[in-house]
Amino acid sequence: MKGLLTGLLIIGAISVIAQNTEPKFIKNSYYDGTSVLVNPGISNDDMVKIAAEVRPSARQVRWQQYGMLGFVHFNLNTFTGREWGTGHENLSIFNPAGLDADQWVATFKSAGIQSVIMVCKHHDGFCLWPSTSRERTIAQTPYKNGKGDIVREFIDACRKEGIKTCIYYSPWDKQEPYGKLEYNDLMINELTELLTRYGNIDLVWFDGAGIDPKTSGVKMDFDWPRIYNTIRTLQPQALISGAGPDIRWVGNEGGRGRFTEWSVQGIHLPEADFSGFDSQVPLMAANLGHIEQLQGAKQLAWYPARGGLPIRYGWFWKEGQQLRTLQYMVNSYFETVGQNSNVLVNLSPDNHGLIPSEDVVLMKTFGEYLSAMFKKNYTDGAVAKASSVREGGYAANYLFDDDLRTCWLAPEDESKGEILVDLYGVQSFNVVKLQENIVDFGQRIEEFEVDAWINSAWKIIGKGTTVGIRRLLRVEQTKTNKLRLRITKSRMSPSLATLELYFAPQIKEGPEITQNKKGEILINGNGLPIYYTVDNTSPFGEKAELYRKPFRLPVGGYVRAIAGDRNSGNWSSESSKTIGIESQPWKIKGGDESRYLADYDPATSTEFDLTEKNGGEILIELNRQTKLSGFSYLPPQGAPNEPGRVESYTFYTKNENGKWIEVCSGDFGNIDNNPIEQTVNFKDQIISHEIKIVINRATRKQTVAKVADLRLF
Ligand code: FUL
Repeated sequence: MKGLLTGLLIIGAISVIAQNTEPKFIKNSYYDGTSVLVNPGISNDDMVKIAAEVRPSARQVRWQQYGMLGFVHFNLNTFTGREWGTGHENLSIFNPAGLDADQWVATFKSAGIQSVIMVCKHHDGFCLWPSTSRERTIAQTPYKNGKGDIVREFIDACRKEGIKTCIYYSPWDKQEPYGKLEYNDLMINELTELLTRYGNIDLVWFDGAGIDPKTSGVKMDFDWPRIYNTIRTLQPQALISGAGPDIRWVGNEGGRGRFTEWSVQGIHLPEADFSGFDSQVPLMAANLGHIEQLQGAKQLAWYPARGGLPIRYGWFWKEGQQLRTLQYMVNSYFETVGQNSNVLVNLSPDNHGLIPSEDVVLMKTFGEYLSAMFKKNYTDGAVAKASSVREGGYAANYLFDDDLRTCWLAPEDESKGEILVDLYGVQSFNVVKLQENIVDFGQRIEEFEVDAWINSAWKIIGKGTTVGIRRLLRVEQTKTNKLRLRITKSRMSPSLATLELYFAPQIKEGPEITQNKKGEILINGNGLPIYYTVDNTSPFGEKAELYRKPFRLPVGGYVRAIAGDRNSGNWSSESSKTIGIESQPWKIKGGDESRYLADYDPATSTEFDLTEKNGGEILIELNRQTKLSGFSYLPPQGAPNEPGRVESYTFYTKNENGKWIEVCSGDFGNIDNNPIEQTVNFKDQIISHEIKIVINRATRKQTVAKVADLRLF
């Protein structure tokens, strides 16, 4: 009997069967939340019923409570300026003499981060620990004369500060024997090293990039059952993210989230097979998890989202790369952590092994911002009453007890509810925080509205959709002593565990620097006087000019600006922008609609048909001999799968004999997932009158390439 039971467990067939409409719970092999079988042809109403039965695993609840985590990208790419390495770099370039993992950890801590994921092996296959399974590891570099182990340095630094440690391991690998079955043995060996040498590992992160042969060019038959078993055996508590069963990618790499974010997802694999890899969840779909979108799935499982926010535009450090602004980071926090997702805030240590000082300042400022916002909860001392309550201890006052599992719950057959809150006196706030008791009741709320009692009447101050583990709804600044929360739509009867109110301080953003179609530079300081420089000196300094009207920089430059008042000393933060050489006088040939190629408008683009002879050529005649130190390419913006992004290019200049001379060539790694502007700096400055850029390849073997904007500088 025992043997039979174990057998049943292995094939994942435990089921609590009842009548047809009752949920049939199923057991997956590597995922241990509560999932439910979807009967073919199920009605939307029945789908609602079973969706309300899905529950997270204990690991997933732990994960969702983290909210914000850290991420650190540092390897050979830090020394080459690439986002994706080649696997052929000379290992002697890796010598971060000043590396200080304590400084990395202190920087994460200053932003309030308690758990960090370290990239131990990226797509290039280089191991930051001395692995016994391959040649290309830290042991072959000059770093500490081949005796270094940066995974250990980092984990030790985390442990000293009580920070949880997680590892990123790229399944895609540009080294031998990737593509052959024996790669599975190598992967098991390396994972075993990582999971047995360094104590407790909280999470294993499998990057999805390159697993698809369209990106990597190589088909690999991963032995996922063996891989997942290794993790579940060596570190049973560890979460598996990405190509794994516990956490899914939110669908972009720009720190954005969905306004409506469901943790209950439709899995298109049969009962036991959901392991996270090839779950066929359309990760980038806008309506992911909506009832109609769940139709056709074989089972419903708890599969929560995580976003990623590189605080520089790329993941790895690059000379001169711009930082995100504080406002961007705060918006990202609200869109992810505040919308039922987590976010990974990425730091990129530089080629000395240190987090650059401006990044340190930004993280500290971000941390201070969040602490200021969460310092005071304005529902302290409040009392609440619900329109109706399920029997059994679900009173509305549990919203204020800081416990996810004690909650208000609507009666069995009610999918709406109203909660009246008497605040402790008049309070002023602009953020409403809600949480559902996902542990016991899953995710149910679909729509809600918040009203405030103002001038003897109820006024709607905010509307939201999903809640899940967390909703941080920004509302106008409101002063009131009474609040009403109306849940207007829910998948079965809603639960609510938390209602808190906060005040998010206004951020004094730096002025906005833009370029119009004429190439003129405009600076907007929201009505305040603006001071700016164009030579990379500080806009607070003596040389800064007062901005009066749009201006031109025919040969380009670097604009830095602040807004505020010299007398009061009350300043905004600083903004900056690299300005390319003015494109107005250029003669551009190549592609369809070449007038869009350098029109300063990211929304329009020039298209190139790569199947045609010379179809990928861009020819630009400048109006005179010009000094050039690099160029930048802005790919079409939008979703990660947007077609037409350039993957590989060659840049030429015409010499005095009319011959094309190659200046440089290269590729843009990770441009599909993270379509940021790609900047290429030439090794040496050139002087040129005519240039040619050849688009060698678009991503995923597409035949069309697009250029939203091109800049020379
Ligand atoms: C992506 C990778 O390809 C990037 O290089 C980066 O590591 C990011 C976090 O995940 O899929």
